[in-house]
Amino acid sequence: MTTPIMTLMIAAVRKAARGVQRDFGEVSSLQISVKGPGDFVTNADKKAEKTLREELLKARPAYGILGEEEAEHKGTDPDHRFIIDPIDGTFNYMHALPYFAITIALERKGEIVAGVTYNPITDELFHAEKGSGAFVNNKRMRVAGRRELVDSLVATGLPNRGNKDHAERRAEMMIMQLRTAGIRAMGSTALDMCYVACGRLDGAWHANLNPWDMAAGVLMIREAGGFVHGLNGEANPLLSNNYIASNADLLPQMKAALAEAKKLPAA
Ligand code: 2AM
Ligand code: CA
Repeated sequence: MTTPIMTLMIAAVRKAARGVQRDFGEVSSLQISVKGPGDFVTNADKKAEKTLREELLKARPAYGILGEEEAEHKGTDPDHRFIIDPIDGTFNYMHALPYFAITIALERKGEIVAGVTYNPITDELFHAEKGSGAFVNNKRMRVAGRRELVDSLVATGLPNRGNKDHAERRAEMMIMQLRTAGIRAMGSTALDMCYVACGRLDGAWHANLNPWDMAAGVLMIREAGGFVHGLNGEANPLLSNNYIASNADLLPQMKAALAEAKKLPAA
């Protein structure tokens, strides 16, 4: 059963995806130019956000919209707000790496109640509604069942050049390489969180994010039976701008590993 709001969110994402996909085809041919596809991608991002805003506001004109590319649109309905990211994983997109997503979440009275994340390249659509479970291409998702961190594959994100906290991330890498089976840094938080929800990744954490990177993912993970909160235990990761996520067994082990990393001398 798909609710009207979920139907709307999926339709908006699929509409924006058509342009995003078309532009992605162009991006790989722009790699050979010295300047690269930077401006082209910025433009693709902006067009996609415009499409999302138009589609969502056409059906829900009173709702607010918070997104990456434009200023927040304050709706007349104070209880509802869409949180959108037209391309999460922009750096991957710019390098023609097919790990990025279009994502929309709906917040009701400060709580995420619906989320859609779509990778147009793999044609995988993740969706969740509060109390109704989380799905990938309509198949129920469930977080991984591993119990020992040493057997687990975990993901995080590494800051690009010019971004902050390089030393902190290096310390985390050092400890996590010792305490887990392996680490990935794939470049899209929205997708990482869906991958935790469906058990491809056993856990994930990430600092220095924005609400739109995580909004849909938080619900996906919770509806898939997982746990997610801010890196310092905050109940709402959208307010802390960072997150840690896994199942009930691994989460304390991941937190202990990150605490160990904090004690390492800066390198
Ligand atoms: P974006 O691609 O929409 O910018 C990469 O590890 C993840 O972190 C992506 O989901 C990326 O979202 C997000 N992110 C948020 N702020 C970022 C920043 N300043 N630089 C790079 N990635 C950032
Ligand atoms: Ca993003």
